[in-house]
Amino acid sequence: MSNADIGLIGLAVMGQNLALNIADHGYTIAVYNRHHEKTDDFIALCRQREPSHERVQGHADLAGFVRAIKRPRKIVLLVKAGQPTDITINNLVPYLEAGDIVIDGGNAHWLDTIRREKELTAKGFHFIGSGVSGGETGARFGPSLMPGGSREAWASLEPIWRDIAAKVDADTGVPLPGAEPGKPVSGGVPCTAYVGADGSGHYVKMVHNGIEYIDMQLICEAYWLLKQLLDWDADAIGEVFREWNTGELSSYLIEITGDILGQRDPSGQGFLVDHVLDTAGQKGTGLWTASSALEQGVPANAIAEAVFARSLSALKDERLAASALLQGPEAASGHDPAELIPAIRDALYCSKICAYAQGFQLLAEAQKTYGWTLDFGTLAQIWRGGCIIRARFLQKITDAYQADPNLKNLMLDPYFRSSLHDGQAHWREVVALAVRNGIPTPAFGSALAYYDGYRSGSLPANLLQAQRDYFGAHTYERIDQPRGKFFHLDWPAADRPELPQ
Ligand code: NBP
Repeated sequence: MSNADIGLIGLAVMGQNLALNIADHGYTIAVYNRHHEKTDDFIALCRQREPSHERVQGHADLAGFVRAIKRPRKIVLLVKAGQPTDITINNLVPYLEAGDIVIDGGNAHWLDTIRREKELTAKGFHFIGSGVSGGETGARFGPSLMPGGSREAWASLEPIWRDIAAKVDADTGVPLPGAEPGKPVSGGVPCTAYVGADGSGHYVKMVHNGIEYIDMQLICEAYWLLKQLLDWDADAIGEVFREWNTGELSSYLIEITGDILGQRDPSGQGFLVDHVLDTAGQKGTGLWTASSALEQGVPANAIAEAVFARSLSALKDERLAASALLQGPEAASGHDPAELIPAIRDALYCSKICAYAQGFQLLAEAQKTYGWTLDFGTLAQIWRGGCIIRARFLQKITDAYQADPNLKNLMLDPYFRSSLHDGQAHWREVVALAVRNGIPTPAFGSALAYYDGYRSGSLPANLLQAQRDYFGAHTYERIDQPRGKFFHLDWPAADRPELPQ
């Protein structure tokens, strides 16, 4: 009998939690996993402890799973991104019927999503690529959901996606707390909205992850400066973050940083963070964001720096060896906390504005490249809850794009402009202090270079273009001639350097 409202394939961390979230909202859900032992274990666990367990149906075979879902079927995939997703779709297709909707909730590359949408549409099915943010807890109690695909398919999925998404207060934009197993949050504004066609949802999720990389890196640089320049213990620095979390910087990442820094080590000696090895991993969405920025010529240098910072951190053995060979200034502690802390706070806030400006510039370019129509104010709105980058600050971004939907760059919005003007003296001091003390702050520094570059009516690219014309006849435009009119100088041969033989 077909009585399931929706189906889900892939019962690892994300799939299990999203299935329970869906069941908690009153939907009957059929679930399937490649290795059916995982399905059996999950169903057994649900029976033991999940209030909504009667609405979760486990299936050992794919045909039975598909038959159990009401038509037009909605089938969510939460399997490993890449080839496993293609394999899963190929196995599923023979059982689908016209109008069925496949929803990929994995972290797919947007070009794969564009391809899959085309292939499934040609076969008479629908395909939605939906970003799902917020990790395990988000999936269980309310993620931020970023769906891309046909509007027709979205209309069918929308009620479920709105029900299971994180909710924020309609007036303040602050996430509504308090969901428990079997007791979802009621009311509030859901953190989901139609993003656009084909791969747009996954692209937006990827840029969200790229912003997450830089947000985290900026916080790490602030922590490192406080540690090096004040020589305080982790909990004292945690107190600074707890204080920052009451103001403009208020966000999930600042909040958890305060918690992390206050956590004592289970060994009983000092704080946990001081025992964690300083090498950071990555799964690839930051790299995709940076490489998409490079491909499209968008100057998202701070986002790219955040990816490189992780790569540099991974060179632990090389860094240890180099630390005995390469000299630099020793960081001097003993700075006045009353001056240093507000300065670092401003440097963090200004850099964060630049990082988001870069993320939104990337989205603006991508929509031209891929033919999407993105609503930036809405995107900031659906990131206010359920995802790692949720922050009070996002409401300001929504306000900025609502005031001017054609805003060229977030930094030009009056609120952000005045924040940058107010904070820049401190920001410059902090970057200079870091340089003088030999403390690496690539994200603070690159964000500041972006700000200074973007506000420069003139840059030394005049010389660069002349160099290109000199050695490669690449031509140049002149400031005293209309744009688009190109010149080439037959540079005096006598002045040319000898070419290597
Ligand atoms: P994983 O990314 O670890 O994937 C495990 C699932 O993929 C299992 O159900 C596994 O089945 C299935 N699978 C694999 Br692996 N190869 C398969 C194949 N060839 N055919 C069919 N199924 C296959 O799980 P996850 O961490 O829950 O993430 C699920 C998706 O959500 C991923 O795309 C991930 O990038 C994305 N995501 C994850 C997070 C997070 O915080 N973890 C956050 C946001 C998005 P098996 O049990 O039979 O091996």
